[in-house]
Amino acid sequence: MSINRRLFLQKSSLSALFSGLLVPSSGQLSIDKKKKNPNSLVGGPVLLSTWKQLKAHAAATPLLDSGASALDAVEACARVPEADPDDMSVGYGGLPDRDGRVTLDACIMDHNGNAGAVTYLEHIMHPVSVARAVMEKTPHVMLSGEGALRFALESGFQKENLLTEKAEKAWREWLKTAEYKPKVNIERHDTIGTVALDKAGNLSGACTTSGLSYKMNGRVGDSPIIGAGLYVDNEIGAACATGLGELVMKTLGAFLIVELMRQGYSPQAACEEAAQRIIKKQNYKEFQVGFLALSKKGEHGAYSLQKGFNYTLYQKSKNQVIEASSFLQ
Ligand code: SD4
Repeated sequence: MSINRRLFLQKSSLSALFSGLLVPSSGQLSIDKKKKNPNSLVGGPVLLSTWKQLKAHAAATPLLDSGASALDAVEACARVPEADPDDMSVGYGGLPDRDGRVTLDACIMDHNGNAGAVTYLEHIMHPVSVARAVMEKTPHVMLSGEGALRFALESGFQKENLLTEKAEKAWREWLKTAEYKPKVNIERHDTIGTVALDKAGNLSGACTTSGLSYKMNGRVGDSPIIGAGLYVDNEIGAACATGLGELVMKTLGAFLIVELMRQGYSPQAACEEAAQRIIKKQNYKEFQVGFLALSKKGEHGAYSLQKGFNYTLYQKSKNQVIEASSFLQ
């Protein structure tokens, strides 16, 4: 075993996560399938995004109002935090992995069930747009690492240095202890998952992130995984996730939420049930996961494992941050 790996296992609280600790069944709730989110309304257009994304919504919601597709809206929305050097969990300015490399994950899905994704993409500021190009211009769904970068450059994207001075300074500070311990709501939670319902009644979604800060080199999270960080089924609804990707990937959270909605769960109940799936098998107490769901009718749901999850909703011509998302513990 290499020294780095040994160090990681010694220092990481993730080793507890992977040890399969069970949560007592008393922690599980039975859910009213019709449960409503108090902020949920009916009717589009709607844009729904993880965390405080008023700037991103300001760029994207005029598109929805002018009749643009949900696909164009979610891409425009995701591009805002990607280009923002102060958003340290997405794109430019994102915190690097433990080797000092900014590696990005993103995906996008449209109302026809088409999907595109990139993982471990370096040097490109807008992975969501590369994901869209993968969807529209290649026979594949996902490109990774070197191949994703080569495709991006061939498609006309610029190669850039994404490690800002601020992010590099934070990484160098982290190196002093090199202790890897994801913290609830402190894990630079501005990763954006965004889902939209357009004027034509179509749904799309996107998700983009620099992943967990100081992750192992090569680590890929839930955000670019279709069905985990994002899922869209234009007949039913759309869902996205944020938080500790390892928990979301093992339960395929976004796909699960959409399938529960297909079975008659409200968006709110579906998010709560997806959280229950996580706590059944995983040690969740120290970690955050937040889910958002949007139905074909424009109703939404939101739920997280821990206090502190918030989200941004555009509906009835109004953008607002909803602070008081309900949570499990
Ligand atoms: C990941 N889900 O890479 C992402 C991180 C995230 O807010 O959402 N942070 O696991």
